[in-house]
Amino acid sequence: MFKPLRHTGTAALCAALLAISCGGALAADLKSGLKIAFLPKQINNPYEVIADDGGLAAIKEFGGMGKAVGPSDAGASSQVSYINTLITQHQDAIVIAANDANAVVPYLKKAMGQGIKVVTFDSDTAPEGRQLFVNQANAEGIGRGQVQLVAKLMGGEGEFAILSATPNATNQNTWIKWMQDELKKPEYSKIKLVKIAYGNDDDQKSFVETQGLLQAYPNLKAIVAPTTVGIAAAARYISTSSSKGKVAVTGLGTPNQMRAFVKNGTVTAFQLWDPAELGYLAAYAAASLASGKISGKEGETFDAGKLGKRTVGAQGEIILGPPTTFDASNIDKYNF
Ligand code: RAM
Repeated sequence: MFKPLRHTGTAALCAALLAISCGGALAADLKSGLKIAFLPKQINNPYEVIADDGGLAAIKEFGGMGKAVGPSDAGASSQVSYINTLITQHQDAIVIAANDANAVVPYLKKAMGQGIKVVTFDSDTAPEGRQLFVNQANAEGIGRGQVQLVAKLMGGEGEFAILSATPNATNQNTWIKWMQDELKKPEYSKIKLVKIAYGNDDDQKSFVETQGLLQAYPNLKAIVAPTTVGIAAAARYISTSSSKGKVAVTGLGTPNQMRAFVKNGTVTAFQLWDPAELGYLAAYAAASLASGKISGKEGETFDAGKLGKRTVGAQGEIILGPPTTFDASNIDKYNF
């Protein structure tokens, strides 16, 4: 089977010299030569590429051997064969953005049973599937923040739809749950969520779903896509349609993918965090586990290189930080 692969440079020599040349005291605390594999939702999703590259940069920093492998689609079971291969390769840690909360759990349990450390990042599994979850931001904050933003863009009233990723994506589903909770507040009584559509983090499907939403709901005032693939596809569709300027597009996107749509007036504001920092933090968390520095218990702390000291929260969750809102005033300050 064809398995796309991205590698860091070999860092063995660096590992041997790490206290002198590769980052000093912190790196010296971690085992050298750790084999750490990133397994994103999809290998070619631009968001996941940035996150994986952040992880690979961290692995290089502490003298490990990193790689990123993964499927080209975000289907529930698409990662299973990759996990099995990583087990036979005796990786020290697997860092996975899970496409389904449960489908991968038996395989990740098998990995952990063989001493491989498992860290989820971006999209979690059920807690028994991993030792740590590195979350981009507080899920409740992301969900409520998305509603607060769209309500502002809609002028406090009207119909909106959500264009999500896959129906089984743990991260999007958790954010949507918090969005629905936020919508119960009296200040949103004039706002109606009319539909949750799924573009499966596939550009073409997301594009067609956008078209379908506009046709089915002629009074639609906004589309919220809490996925970088979905928001870019929705903005592209709307930018050349008669809905431009009438239907707001917002959600979670990368500044580089959204810049043109902000500049041409299709998009006013959207949110995200730095995916590279997410990958970087996940790599340090995985290496800290694999070095025996932490075990995943609440309250444990570890050093995360340039991100400083981090703490393991309840249920093994580690949070990167709050999202940023991007608009015409600040988008050019960001390059990812
Ligand atoms: C897409 C993926 C990813 C999510 C971002 C915001 O790239 O669904 O999991 O975190 O959007």
